[in-house]
Amino acid sequence: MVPSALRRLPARPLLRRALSALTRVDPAAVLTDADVERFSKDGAIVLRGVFQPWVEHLRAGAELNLANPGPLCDEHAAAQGTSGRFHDDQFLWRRHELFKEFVLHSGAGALAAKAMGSQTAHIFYDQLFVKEPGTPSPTPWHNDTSYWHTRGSQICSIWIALDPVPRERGLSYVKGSHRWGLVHRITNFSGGDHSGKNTYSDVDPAQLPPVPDVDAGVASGAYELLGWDMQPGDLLLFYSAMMHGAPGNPPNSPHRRRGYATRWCGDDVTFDNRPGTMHTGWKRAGFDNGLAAGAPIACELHPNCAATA
Ligand SMILES: O=C(O)CCC(=O)C(=O)O
Repeated sequence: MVPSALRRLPARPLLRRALSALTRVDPAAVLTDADVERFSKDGAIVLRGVFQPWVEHLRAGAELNLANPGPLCDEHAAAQGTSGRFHDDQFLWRRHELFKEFVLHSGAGALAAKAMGSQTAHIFYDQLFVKEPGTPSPTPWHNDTSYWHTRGSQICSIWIALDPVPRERGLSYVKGSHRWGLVHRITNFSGGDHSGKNTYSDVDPAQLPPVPDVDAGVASGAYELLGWDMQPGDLLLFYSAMMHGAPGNPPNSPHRRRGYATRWCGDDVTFDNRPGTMHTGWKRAGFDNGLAAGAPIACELHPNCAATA
């Protein structure tokens, strides 16, 4: 049976026209100087309703991807042998016209650039997370910097809620952790050091510090958590160095938990060719940036979207 969201998805030329009619987000209208200051100080903020007009389209795209995942897709609950579904896929914008429109023309890049004080916002990749009700799999505490083959401070994500997400089921952040300068030992969200597609085993984990015990830090008062109730179209803006995690989606949840994230690199970001990052799996799946170690991140795989009309 065709999901109703797909039945609502227009054919390709119509889709283009429908999407280009959506207003491009104007950062000056949705991000105040006070927001930028708080983003710099705390490392994560919420903005309300910014991509509300996109929600139905992004939901339809999510259904397409759930039915036809890409080469880097992980199904974490299945890999862990636990119930429910925790779908995690990357580079949707390279395979689906809808997500390409969003990345290139929604204004998300311009928003990220303004937030980071950067002239440019290069799309690093996009990612879909779906936790169906009855999925106990948590999103483990981590920072994204540890997974990514990037160096620099102007690296952030925009995570858009496609369903209502109460704070207790959403992402939480350790306030100010973007200033820790931490590159930690990493695991695939399925639990091991690789998933077959996303491999991190090309580095000796003993060389890296473990993820700090966030729950103990919160209990002792050393860490303060940030988190928000979200409605569809609200977004989380956070630096890649922010320590974050989320619980599962329990069986009694009235909502799915679909989130669409875009990852953005600013002016100071270069390619860090160190082992143990996502670069290994990406290359294998055909997402090689072709850059020399230390080169600016600008390339065909990571175009600048800060000013795309
Ligand atoms: O949505 C999730 O559970 C994971 C999100 C996440 O870790 C991220 O966007 O960096």
